[in-house]
Amino acid sequence: MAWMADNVELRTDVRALVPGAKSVICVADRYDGSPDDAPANHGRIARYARGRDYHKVMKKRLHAMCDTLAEQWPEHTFRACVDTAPVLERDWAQLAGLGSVGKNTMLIEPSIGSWLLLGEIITTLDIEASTAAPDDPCGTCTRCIDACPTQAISPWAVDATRCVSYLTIEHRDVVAPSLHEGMGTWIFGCDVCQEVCPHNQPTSRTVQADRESSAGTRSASLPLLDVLHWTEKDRVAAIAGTSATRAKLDMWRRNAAIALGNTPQSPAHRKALLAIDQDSAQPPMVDDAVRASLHRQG
Ligand code: B12
Ligand code: SF4
Ligand code: SF4
Repeated sequence: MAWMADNVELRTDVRALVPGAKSVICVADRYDGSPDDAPANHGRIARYARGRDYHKVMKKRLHAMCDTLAEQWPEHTFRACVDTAPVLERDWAQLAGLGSVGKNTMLIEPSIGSWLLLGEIITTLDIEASTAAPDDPCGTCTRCIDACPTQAISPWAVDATRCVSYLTIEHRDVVAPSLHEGMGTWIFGCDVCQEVCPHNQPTSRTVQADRESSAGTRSASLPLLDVLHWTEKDRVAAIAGTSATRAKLDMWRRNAAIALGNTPQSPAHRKALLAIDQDSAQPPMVDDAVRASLHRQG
């Protein structure tokens, strides 16, 4: 994530992004946070990435909103962002009163929790500000810190280099073997620090919202042996149209190999891992993960 170090001035002042910006309109879209687990021998996909790509779903709606606003205020600029611009989205959302940042660094809306994706419209229009949400939705709770499988969370900060979300989605290299066990069967993202959060326990309001999630659900999990043997064509067929396309083929195969090392041993798994181990043409990140999984399984 070297790009995080770029554009610091844009990240800290939206006026560098949209000259003359006076206001930020913040939106949050809730996705399905229903409790679930993967079937045996499957790898899990984080909930936010299971449906249609939220960048597209939310951007389309925000662009429509920008067009409507521009009709009324043609002299003003309206720029839509969803996760793509260098903007501190959670800070803005908290300042806009949408919710408060918890110890796991997620923005939590007090009555519906943190299964939310954030977006903004940055504008030169001067809009009266809403009241910022209060700090600290957590009190003495430490559930997310205790449950994080790689000990990535210290209050209000996530060490991305340990976070399973980073390791499975962003890290394009060999994963340090000391982190493999903590990755469990997650093959794209991780939801543990949200699953355990008291703000995310199902209520009648959230169960209703789950049914109405705008992006829908495609794959919540995938068979690990299939992913281990994927070609580029298989990858596209399985996840096209979702934000899970961010991880490249070798990363998916690496993640599946690591997850196989964390599932109960079976002759089929062992055979598949050994076959890859003996194939000298495998990319290092896959080869390394396969060897570590065979080692972990004795
Ligand atoms: C880089 C990034 C990551 C990285 C690093 C995460 C991180 N903690 O920084 C990785 C790959 C690990 C990641 C993982 C995930 N991400 Co992400 N990610 C981003 C991205 C692109 C930038 C975040 C950023 O700027 N981080 C840098 C630090 C400085 O910012 P920050 O963590 O937001 O820190 C602020 C607060 O923590 C607060 N703060 C810090 N200390 C304190 C102390 C107190 C007392 C208080 C009150 C506040 C506070 O101030 C900080 C500075 O503004 C944003 C999109 C965006 N443009 O904002 C999405 C975003 C944060 N991610 C999102 C999601 C959904 C996830 C995952 C849940 C995906 C998944 N299921 O696998 C995980 C969650 C992991 C976690 N617990 O954070 C959503 C979060 C929605 C929400 N409800 O909050 C965002 C906003 C994308 C979006 N448009 O919806 N992500
Ligand atoms: S997403 Fe997973 S690994 Fe990352 S901080 Fe949350 S629980 Fe820890
Ligand atoms: S699990 Fe507890 S400490 Fe973590 S974000 Fe939720 S309320 Fe805060």
